[in-house]
Amino acid sequence: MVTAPKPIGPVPSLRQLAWHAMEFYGFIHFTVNTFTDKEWGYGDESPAIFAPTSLDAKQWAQVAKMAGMKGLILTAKHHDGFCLWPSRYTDHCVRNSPWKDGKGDVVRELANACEDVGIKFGIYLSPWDRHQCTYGRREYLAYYRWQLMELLTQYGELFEVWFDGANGGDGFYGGARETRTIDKRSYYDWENTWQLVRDLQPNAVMFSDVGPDVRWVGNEKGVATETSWCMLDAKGAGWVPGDVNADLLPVGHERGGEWVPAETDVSIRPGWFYHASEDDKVRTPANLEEIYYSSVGRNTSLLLNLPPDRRGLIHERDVEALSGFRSILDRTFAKDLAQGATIASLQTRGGDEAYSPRNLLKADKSYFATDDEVKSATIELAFPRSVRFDRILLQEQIELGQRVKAFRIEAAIGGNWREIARGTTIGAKRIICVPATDAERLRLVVEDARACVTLQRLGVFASPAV
Ligand code: FUL
Repeated sequence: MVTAPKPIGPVPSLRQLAWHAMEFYGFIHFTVNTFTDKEWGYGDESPAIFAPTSLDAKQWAQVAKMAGMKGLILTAKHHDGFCLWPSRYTDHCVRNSPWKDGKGDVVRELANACEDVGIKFGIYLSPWDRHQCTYGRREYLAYYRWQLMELLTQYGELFEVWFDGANGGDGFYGGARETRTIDKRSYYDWENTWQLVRDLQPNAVMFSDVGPDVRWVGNEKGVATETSWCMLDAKGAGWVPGDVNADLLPVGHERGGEWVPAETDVSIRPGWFYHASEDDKVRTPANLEEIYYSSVGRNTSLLLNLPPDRRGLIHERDVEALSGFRSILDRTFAKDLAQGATIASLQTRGGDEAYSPRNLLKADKSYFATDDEVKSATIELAFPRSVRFDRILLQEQIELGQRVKAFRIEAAIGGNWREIARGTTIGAKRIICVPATDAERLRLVVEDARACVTLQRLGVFASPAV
């Protein structure tokens, strides 16, 4: 009887596994800024300016679903402090806006719309609040937590709670109009805020620069690093939310004691909020495709921002770009060329069928594994006839921890083996883009791993360009 490999290092929690499976979801940045044409509101905006003419949260959810997103995260409150729901704890909210005569609730509308179309819902609640007079003092923490509790209890199940790292600076602060700085290491007492989320939404993952569940990718350009570990040692590095080394953060820590995978957040336009002047700067389908490969293809999730306009709709140009992007991905992944191939490896664990490389071609939970002392593996695919491809998909069995440190891919072209790609980490998902290649055989060579090799999937695809 061949025993299963033991997990190594930290492994994902169930809520993180569900999050890994989502892969791609959206951000909705919408507030008074949409009407003032700003990115950061000062905090003195009148609720009277929040007046979308035909807000339709169902359209946002439908567009997201069409694009292939599995959820949406809404800025319930951005740095300006205006609340998109009628909060009991402030008048600075939709209750005092002309929209729906003050009887509307954007959070509720989007929560319902997501449920209707069958995607998940999450919230962003800015810790920095440039409106609130108590910001910077201890009392503000209570205000922040009461608001968080409203959001955690009134809108059904949340898949993610997003804690922004931008903190402190000048603002309205109830009329004080001054600069307030906070100590990022102590002011927010994050441990106790995070506990509220654990207690009230046990299935939600929490994002901040350093987790606890999901970390930042270190930039807002849509690009993860080639080497990307799910593990992190934030304490050892001295990092806290709002204070990290953004160059090192995306790489993670090979020996980190916690599972805190990265999320790549990026906007479909230059800004996070809608500006009519950016209508001709919407990312193209080809650019969105690149972002998909440099985020999802590098062991991170993709959080793509779609900013509704002053009507309260996602603009036609953005919808068009998303549909072009979706069609490229659908055409790419419709057919896995590895499915028709035979697959073999000399390193199958215990020579046992249960850990056969054939598992790499199945969509189920089965996986390929090597013997405990074997930290490398060669897996060879033989196609019935030469195939043309330009995308190779790899997945590790992350339930057992992230292991692979170095790999290469070789293709047999006219009987001659040639190295076509080389990489470091794999993780939950790695997609390698190569120039169009015709080959009759393909090899994945895992050169080094932290422990025996455990892989979930190997797929071979051709993009429409091919
Ligand atoms: C940043 C914020 O300052 C931006 O306005 C935006 O919300 C982005 C997602 O996070 O820290």
